[in-house]
Amino acid sequence: MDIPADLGRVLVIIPTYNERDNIERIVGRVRAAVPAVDVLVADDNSPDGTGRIADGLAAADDHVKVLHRKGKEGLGAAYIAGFRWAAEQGYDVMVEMDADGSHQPEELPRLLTALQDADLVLGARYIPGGRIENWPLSRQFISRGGNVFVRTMLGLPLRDATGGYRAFRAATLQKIGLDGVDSRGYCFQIDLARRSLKQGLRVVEVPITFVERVHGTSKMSRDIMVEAMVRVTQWGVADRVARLRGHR
Ligand SMILES: Nc1nc2c(ncn2[C@@H]2O[C@H](COP(=O)(O)OP(=O)(O)OP(=O)(O)O)[C@@H](O)[C@H]2O)c(=O)[nH]1
Ligand SMILES: [Mg+2]
Repeated sequence: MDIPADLGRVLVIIPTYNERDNIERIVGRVRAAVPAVDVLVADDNSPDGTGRIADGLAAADDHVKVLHRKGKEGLGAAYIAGFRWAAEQGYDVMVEMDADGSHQPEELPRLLTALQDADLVLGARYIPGGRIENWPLSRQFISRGGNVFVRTMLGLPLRDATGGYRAFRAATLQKIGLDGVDSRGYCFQIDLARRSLKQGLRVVEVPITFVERVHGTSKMSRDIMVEAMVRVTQWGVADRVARLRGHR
């Protein structure tokens, strides 16, 4: 598929940490699914040599770029660096995508089409048509429970605020401002969705099929989950206090 003409230049940002067995396949799938997009691999100096493999891909294909970062600083920091790079280069749309195949490049056209009438599109697992393949029930329970917690705490009209397959207009990122965003793991995703809604931007969810990784290891950790719970609670309390003050 081509990129819808009115969207302009699209950059797919893929953050990587030790994704040696995934990086070539995912970049190839993106380029095949939507040949007009560019890809930026944002690598945190992976000890397994992912950055070097990405350099090889970039040497062979003008549409592929690599951002080498000095060390592991978390997914949020890698995305912010990627967003800044994209803005400097004049891209109009920035897409978030994992390297491990959980986010299927073949579904990217659906996200881009929806972005024609939105400021931010979220690939969503927990709406009609959305699915998860090969996740144990325990993991689904945590992820679904996390989303219920977020919805209750923050009152966001979203079914999947923690997912990481997304398309932003450059103007959206500019409006929400990235300076105050310092979340690292999942709460980075929640934070960006919440900021977009606060700005009155149009946030639309489209169904995706999320596929559990086959190669490599997960970087999910207890710290990342705890960070998300603490942050969401802080934001929820701050919102309520602000509302109470407003009513006084
Ligand atoms: N640059 C960078 N990328 C990271 C970092 N942590 C995770 N990633 C990448 O972010 C993407 C998502 O990480 P995953 O480990 O798959 O985490 P997840 O998808 O939440 O967890 P699983 O479902 O268990 O795979 C992958 O492409 C990782 O390589 C990091 O600190 N720096
Ligand atoms: Mg993953």
